[in-house]
Amino acid sequence: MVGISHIKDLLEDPPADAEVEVRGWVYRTRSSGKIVFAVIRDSTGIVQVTIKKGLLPDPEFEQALNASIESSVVVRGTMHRDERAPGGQELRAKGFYLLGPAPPFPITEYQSEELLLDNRHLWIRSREQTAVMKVKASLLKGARDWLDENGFFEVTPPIFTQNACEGGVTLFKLKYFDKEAYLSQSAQMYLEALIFSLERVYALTPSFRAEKSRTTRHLTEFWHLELEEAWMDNVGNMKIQEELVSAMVQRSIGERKEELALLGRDVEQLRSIVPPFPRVTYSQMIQRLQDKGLDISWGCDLGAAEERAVTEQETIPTFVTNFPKECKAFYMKQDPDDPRTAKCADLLAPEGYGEIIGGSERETDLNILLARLEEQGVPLETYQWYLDLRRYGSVPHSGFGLGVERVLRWVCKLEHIRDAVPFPRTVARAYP
Ligand code: NSS
Repeated sequence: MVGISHIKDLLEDPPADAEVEVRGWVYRTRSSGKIVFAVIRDSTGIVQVTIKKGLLPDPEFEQALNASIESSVVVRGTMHRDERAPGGQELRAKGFYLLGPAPPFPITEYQSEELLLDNRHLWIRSREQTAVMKVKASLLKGARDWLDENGFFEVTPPIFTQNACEGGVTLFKLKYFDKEAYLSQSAQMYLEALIFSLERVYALTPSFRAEKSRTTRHLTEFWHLELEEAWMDNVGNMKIQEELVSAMVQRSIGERKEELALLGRDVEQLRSIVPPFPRVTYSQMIQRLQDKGLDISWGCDLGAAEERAVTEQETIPTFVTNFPKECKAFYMKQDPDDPRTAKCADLLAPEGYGEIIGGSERETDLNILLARLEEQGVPLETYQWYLDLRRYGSVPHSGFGLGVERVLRWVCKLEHIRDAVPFPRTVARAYP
């Protein structure tokens, strides 16, 4: 009886003499008439396969000759040491089945970015993309385990909404039968409603932003990990953020050392991502930027350039607290100690990657909230349900949103955020 094996297991623990079967796709192949050298990949790794005429039935050798790049194949054989092969082992074929042949693959070694994006459905088979997707899965697993251990309930907020949580400029509007609705920018307002029954909640959902800017850190659809906690102030909120981010990063190092190395990330550098992260006020940050010679004054929001300037030399993330309230959303609590500012924090990733989390304590004063909404010219009808949360048993609470692709971009050292998602949606494309 031949067992089906994953390549990684075969390379780590090659069974002596026993026959094995591998299922995968042709990664590379060359032949010299009587012998075919193929490298086969599956979801776990790559292995060199030699297929020698005479050691298997002729029709099967013919299939091996015809198995071009990205054909799906099943190979039966035995493992042998070979120092020249990747992983130090090769599989010598006794049987070869060409399952799904492939015409010449449209992606070869040097391709334009546009062609790779047009063929994204095929490009995601590449080793780099596969590594990024595995790191993402580990980051999310690290997050979910930490949240579970710390008493957070996972909840399922809606995507259709009639509220503009993060302001009108980046809303995707749609016709909702005879009404107008939007794609959600953030689950926050719904999470705020859910703390009254569950106290600590989180959601992982897609969020949508009609960001017209073509930057290396904006997607129009991104995965948003959002938390909301009852009885929590902004200081406690930051503690949760640093522990969560650390748990995610440490899990990815634990599970994905090889993938991170393939992507050029020095894993040792990530080991230092442990709490506490430094905290700097917005006012101190403005001073630092001015000292560096940047033309910025108190009251301006921090953009990508400013964030890069202050985090380029850092190795661990930094919190920037107390932004001017005019720079931030209506729901953030005004700081009684400095009423020009909000009790909020952005978490900036090191090495110039910039903002990965935005969070705050929430305004609980109904009148201040009403005034902030009116300032923004928001029609109040669709916000009555949200204002009810302040009317019925309001409690201090805080929360935040973490951009999953932003974190992944930093952890994997990706040039562009679109490589942090298999099918990127940007201002330029929603295909494939
Ligand atoms: O706009 S945020 O700063 N904040 C919120 O949406 C809050 N309502 C979250 C909350 O408190 N529940 O976005 C949060 C994070 C931000 O720090 C980025 O990491 C990420 O979401 N984000 C994005 N990632 C990729 N592309 C785009 N366009 C994007 N916008 C925000």
